[in-house]
Amino acid sequence: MAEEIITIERHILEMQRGHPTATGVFTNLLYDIALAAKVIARETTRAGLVEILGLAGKMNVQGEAQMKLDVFANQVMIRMNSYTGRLCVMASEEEPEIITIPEGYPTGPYVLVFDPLDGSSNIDVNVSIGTIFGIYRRVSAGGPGTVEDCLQPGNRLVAAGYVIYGASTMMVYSTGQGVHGFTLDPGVGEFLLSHPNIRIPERPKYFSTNLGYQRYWSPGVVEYTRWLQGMGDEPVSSLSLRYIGSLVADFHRNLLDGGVFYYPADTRDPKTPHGKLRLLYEAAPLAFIARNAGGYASDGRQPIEDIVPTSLHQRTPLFIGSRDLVEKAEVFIGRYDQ
Ligand code: P6P
Repeated sequence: MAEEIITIERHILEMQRGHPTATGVFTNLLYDIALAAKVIARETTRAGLVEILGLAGKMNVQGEAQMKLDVFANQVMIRMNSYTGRLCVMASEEEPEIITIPEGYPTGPYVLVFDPLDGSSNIDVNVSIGTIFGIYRRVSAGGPGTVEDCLQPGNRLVAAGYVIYGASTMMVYSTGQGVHGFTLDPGVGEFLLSHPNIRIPERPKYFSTNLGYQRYWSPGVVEYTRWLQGMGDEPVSSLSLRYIGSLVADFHRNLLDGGVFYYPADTRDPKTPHGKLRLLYEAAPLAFIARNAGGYASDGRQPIEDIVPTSLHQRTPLFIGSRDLVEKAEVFIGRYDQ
């Protein structure tokens, strides 16, 4: 019996049927993001061919040299979502301030936060990169959205997802009713359901972290890392180390195969005492996905989804993946760190 062919559009529509009061705005917003992903996927695939590589000569708000592809991805996400009347405000890793809806265009009930192309430093070496997004309902009364609409904790997300541009392009999303993966068929330009109801496997296979920075970690994280390698007093089942240095790729592997990814706080750079990754548009959306797949995400002491952001680009330590491995990180940090 041939597998049923389900496009992401049909899947989103069927998910909406679970919400009789749905007006279709939310459904159409997810469609728009899937379309933006197809446009970005086309460019990332051609990146090496159309000389789009190389620095755009601009610096982004993070003070990092911007690759042209992340400028392009940022523009696609903004242009795809500015005129539809579904959003009241957006926030992007590439923009210092909130992105308001242009004058003369309607505002809607939702808020979109995103990292348009995470891991863009990996483009030149053909390592998988990704787009991460989260969707909130607005909290402000009406009119143009505000920064408060963006500064919501992950436990207020109504949907989240990511796109991984790799050997194949996949889009993974959740609206709180399971986590579902779609693979892009570039021939027809459709995301087809390939991974229904993703659940993180009970038995983990990997741990993912940059051991090159171990000397900058707290004692609790160092002991946790020893435990993961079976060198502690209570050895864990043997795990392999896999780390590609691209958050979406590292997260995706642990989601499908079981494992833990962590980017802890480190003392290397006084500017980033809380680690490198961003709370609003990296850690929180992936935490939503992990929890809906049976996993968990923590900053080492509390659930990522409980942290209320105080600024758009604030960073957080991140431990994410198989629940028992992440909870163990909290145990070691609680035991060894003040
Ligand atoms: P490091 C990519 O630059 C990124 O923002 C994430 O995608 C990735 O997880 C992390 O940084 C890798 O950082 O310090 O290990 O190179």
